[in-house]
Amino acid sequence: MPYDDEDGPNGSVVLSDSRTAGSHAPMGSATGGIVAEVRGPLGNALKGQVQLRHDVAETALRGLLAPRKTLPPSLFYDEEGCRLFYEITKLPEYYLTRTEFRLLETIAPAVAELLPAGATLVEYGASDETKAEMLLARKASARAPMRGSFDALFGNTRDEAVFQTYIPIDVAEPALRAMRERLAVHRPELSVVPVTADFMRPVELPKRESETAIMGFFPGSTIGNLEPGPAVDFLGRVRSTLGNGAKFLLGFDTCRDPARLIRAYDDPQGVTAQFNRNLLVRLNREADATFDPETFAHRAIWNATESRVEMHLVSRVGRTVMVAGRGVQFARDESIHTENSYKYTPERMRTMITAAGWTVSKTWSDSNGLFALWLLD
Ligand code: AVI
Repeated sequence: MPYDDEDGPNGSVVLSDSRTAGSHAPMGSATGGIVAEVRGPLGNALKGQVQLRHDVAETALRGLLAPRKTLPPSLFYDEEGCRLFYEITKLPEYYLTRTEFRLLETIAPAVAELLPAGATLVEYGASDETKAEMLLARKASARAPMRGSFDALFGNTRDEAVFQTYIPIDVAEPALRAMRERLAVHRPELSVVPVTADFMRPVELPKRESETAIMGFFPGSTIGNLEPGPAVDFLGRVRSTLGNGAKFLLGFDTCRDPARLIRAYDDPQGVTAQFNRNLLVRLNREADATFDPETFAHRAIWNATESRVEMHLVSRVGRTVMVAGRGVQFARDESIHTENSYKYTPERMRTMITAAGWTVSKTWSDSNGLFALWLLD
């Protein structure tokens, strides 16, 4: 079946909804040489330009002077990188965003059923509210288990939103501010309390007056851009931040079909190639580098052993490139490893989740087994 025909706009998403996950199958910390961090379009503008240039140059040199050259994916997300990533999410070949979106649309009522009115939603890496909207729009059901409440006892149905508070966490303060302004218009009853923070470090949540429940949300398969060890650490940190009794809705990519993956990460339009090369454009601008981006080939590789798509920039010629006053030697065909995007089997994801102290409570996936949304307790 062609990739762009399935799950068509009006097509149904056949869900596999199971309590036993095994039954089916967009930071700043080092993740094994690859740094995973999603920065919004304007987030870096918060830092002083001098500090910013220094950070970028230092980070880039650390990776480029290593025996196997790497650049952290955090560097993708300057303003142009964010724009290109947005273009990627609209490509027919990039199945992740639309598959997750449809899945989320379908499962949102079931998720809402499990929460009482007056809950808090905490989104990690929230550069916009599009996905959270699916959850924020839900009204509370009387069946939601709010212990001891009058409604739970007497079964009243209320016209109250499930979530009374939304805490989007991102490094991009302007994006968070814009989101709060939009939501103030569309959802005036919702309390929006953005937190500007790098979620790869411990995050302190703002004090809340009262809340009936709390749920974390990490969509987009951003977890796939973390190395497995740091991903477990991240899940553990989220658990301690949200506290006992919290829920966590996690979205991750489960596709392991090499042909489909390569199309998604090396699209014929060349948008992903441009996204990848934009790293070098950024280094020329912000780290006084002398890259000729067009002479670096974009490569997407399926690494079956590690179960990840790797992105590389391969130098077509031998040369020396200057970066922040240092010479960086490239042999012909030498690569800079720019991103890992892990694709998880349910078994491996369950192991990671369990290691982080969570329990898998509900699992959903699309009919083609491309993407999963799991609810953790
Ligand atoms: C943000 N992240 C989940 C994307 C991914 O699929 O790993 C980034 C991306 N890289 C290339 N295309 C999209």
